[in-house]
Amino acid sequence: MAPILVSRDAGVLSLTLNRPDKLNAFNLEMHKLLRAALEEARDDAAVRAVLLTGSGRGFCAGQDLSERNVSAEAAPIDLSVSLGSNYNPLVRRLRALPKPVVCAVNGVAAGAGANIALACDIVLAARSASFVQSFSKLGLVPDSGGTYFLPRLVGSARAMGLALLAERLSAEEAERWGLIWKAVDDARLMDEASAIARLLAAGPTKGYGLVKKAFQASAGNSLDAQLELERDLQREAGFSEDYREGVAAFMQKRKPQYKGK
Ligand code: LHQ
Repeated sequence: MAPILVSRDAGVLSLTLNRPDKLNAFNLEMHKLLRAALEEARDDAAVRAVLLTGSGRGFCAGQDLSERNVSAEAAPIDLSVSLGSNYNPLVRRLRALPKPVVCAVNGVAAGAGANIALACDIVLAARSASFVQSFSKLGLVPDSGGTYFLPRLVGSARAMGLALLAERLSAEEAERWGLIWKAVDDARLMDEASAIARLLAAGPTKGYGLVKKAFQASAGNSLDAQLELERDLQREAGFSEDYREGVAAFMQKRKPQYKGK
């Protein structure tokens, strides 16, 4: 069974984490295939949005804990190798992709699985799904961007509670806290997530990529620096074909036909 399922429809590249017996926990093969799929998404102009989800009852349980021997007798393992070669590049790839990434969290998202969801641009979750920063149960630190995303999304008090207590946060609470975009009925999750991904795939892709850039830079910028960046990004957006099309469509009172250029 392929650990990542890839399909395409209407400009959307759908990626499904597919190790359902292990709640789609990451092993090396899954990292490798996801990397290849995201490179395809980056390089192929026909792909204008990505939809990430999981198969079965979980979204992703983080690292596959059975992949390495951590017994008392075994030699200690340097976890920085796995982060440096797999998880960190994955988070960077999702963030740097100049196209929107929609995440449909279909079930529990734990450890790195939760934070990979948070690295996506629009996160929807099924009402029965949950988020858990399970790292501290193993004596570990939230990784895959957890210590970056969590305090920025929900504030340090809630971020610290989630990290230290490792309690499950329901999808509805995650929405109330501002951790995700929306919690939706389980039966509606894939329809709603696909509709958003398709809408984005038919949109001004170049502009969306610049929006991602602007928001990502904002976390570390002063207002002055951000205003300068907005000026530069708007300059770039204003040179796009889609901007011309957007204005023309508005003036002519018709639906814009964006090409993503
Ligand atoms: C699993 C896993 C799993 C293997 C469920 N591995 N089998 C990065 C770099 C390097 C190293 C270290 O870490 C990291 C980042 C990380 O992600 S660290 C955090 C790793 N993840 C976890 O600690 C989560 C472990 N899983 C759980 O706590 C629970 O399974 C959750 C809360 C996700 C779901 O609980 P339940 O709904 O009660 O399901 P379950 O526990 O019964 O799991 C179902 C099956 O999936 C079960 O297998 P079995 O054969 O008994 O049916 C689990 O063993 C397997 N599974 N997570 N991470």
